Amino acid sequence: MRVKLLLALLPAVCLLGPAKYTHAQQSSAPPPTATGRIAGVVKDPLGAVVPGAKVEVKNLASDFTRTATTNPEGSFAFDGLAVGHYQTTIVVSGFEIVIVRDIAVLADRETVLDIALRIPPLKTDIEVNAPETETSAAIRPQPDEVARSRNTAELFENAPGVSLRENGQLASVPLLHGMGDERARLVVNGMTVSSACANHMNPPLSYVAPSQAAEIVVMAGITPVSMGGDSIGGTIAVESRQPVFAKAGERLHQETAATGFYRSNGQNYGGSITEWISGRNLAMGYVGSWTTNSDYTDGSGHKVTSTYAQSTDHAVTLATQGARNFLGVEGSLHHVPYQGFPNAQMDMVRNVAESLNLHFRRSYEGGALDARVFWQNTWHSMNIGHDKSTFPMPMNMPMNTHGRDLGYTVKLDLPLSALQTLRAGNELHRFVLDDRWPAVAGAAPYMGPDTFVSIDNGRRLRVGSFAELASKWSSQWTTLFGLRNDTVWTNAGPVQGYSSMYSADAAAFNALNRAIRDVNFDATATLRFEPNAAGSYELGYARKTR
Ligand SMILES: [Cu+2]
Repeated sequence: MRVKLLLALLPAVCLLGPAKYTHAQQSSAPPPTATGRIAGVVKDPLGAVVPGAKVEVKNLASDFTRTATTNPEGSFAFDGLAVGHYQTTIVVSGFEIVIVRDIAVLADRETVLDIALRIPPLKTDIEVNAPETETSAAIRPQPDEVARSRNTAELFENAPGVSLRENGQLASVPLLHGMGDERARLVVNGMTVSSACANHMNPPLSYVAPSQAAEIVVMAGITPVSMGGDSIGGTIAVESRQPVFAKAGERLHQETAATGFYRSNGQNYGGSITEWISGRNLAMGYVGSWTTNSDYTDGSGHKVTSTYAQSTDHAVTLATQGARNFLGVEGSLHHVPYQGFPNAQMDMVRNVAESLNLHFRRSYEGGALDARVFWQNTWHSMNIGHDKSTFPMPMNMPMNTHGRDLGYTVKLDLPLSALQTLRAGNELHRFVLDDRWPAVAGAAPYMGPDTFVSIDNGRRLRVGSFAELASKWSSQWTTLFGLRNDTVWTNAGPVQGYSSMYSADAAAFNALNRAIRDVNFDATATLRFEPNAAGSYELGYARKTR
């Protein structure tokens, strides 16, 4: 399938207007001891008053300061301020700091400040090992968001261009401008991960626990070729927390974090543990999480069947660093013993995914070499869950799949000048999938006596290469040009039906030439304008292929 995306104009972030302030009318020259008052109300972006906000006033001439906290009505007042010019600072956790400069305080007058708090812009300072991109800001989920989210996709469902298709509790499928599943490329810690569910009920993102997602970059529009390829919807890149090393002067760094939650509806509870023990050059980390829930109850008090789920995740990281080098290996294990699907006559009865990811990075003046080798193995079983109405369907319909991802990536960042960076890379990804449905006793010839071989040794090998030129012309204007090639080889073994009644269909498929090669080319050209911290605009052209 080939699709061209033309002229995607993406206003990225738009914030509310600045804090407004008004002050009273002029008065005649004040006597030497004259005083006035500053008072006001602090409101959040929705207009609700904010109690407990820290407010400080500072006299610009004398640096004399006073502080106060807003009352339950969100208001504050400073009486008896010497006449003059003041600066007011309002600090509320979770919002941008508001500074109102040069407020005139006049004798026997009240200066009124109406403070509208703003949500801080999405952070754009990409960390050293995180995916690098000119087009998107990173989302860093907070612990309360992690505890609230049933699955990792919910952590970024409010990002521009994203919507979720709800499946099982752990398996929301992210759609980028309506394109999901294999149209949206998923990169987890630099690994390309495929769905091992032949029915595509479970997105590969469901193998990543919310507690392991430290940073998420969603590219729903023009994806740079260095982050794209093999997808027409865009790319979702999830990074777990970077290894923590002891700082200078610290002999041993140790940190422990634990979270837990309970939600009465559906008896949903779970938690996570994070542990790091590190020296200056060696770091060991562990993240584990567990969550379970039974069926939830809707607003009318009815139980919604097949909404139960349980999940366990472990990830272990071992890393070492030198002055310019970093080498890390992460192993993870994801286990779902059961997960109901309220929207399908099929449930997940087991999913075990294990992965290994080796990462090397070497940085030099302004540039870096980044290389990874990765492997993931997923055993996935579906069947009709115990609470499904089975008439006239059979009681049992096992479907077992086995998926394997194997690949490498090599990326080079080469600064050409103070303004321009050239990125080049090469990657390989191999995915193998088997899908077999065991015979059901007594159900021949429809579902027996043989095993239904739906996919036998289905394999897909992709080798991709790209080059990309990023130019920062000023603090406001950036251009990005990229080209990439992906060559894809696909093949599969012969299929087989449950019985001879499927023989004609199987024979027709088996007679086809199943070895196929595709040579695909992608291109992007993007112009980005960031007039201020509150907004950014992109105009671009992309040719994408899947
Ligand atoms: Cu499945």
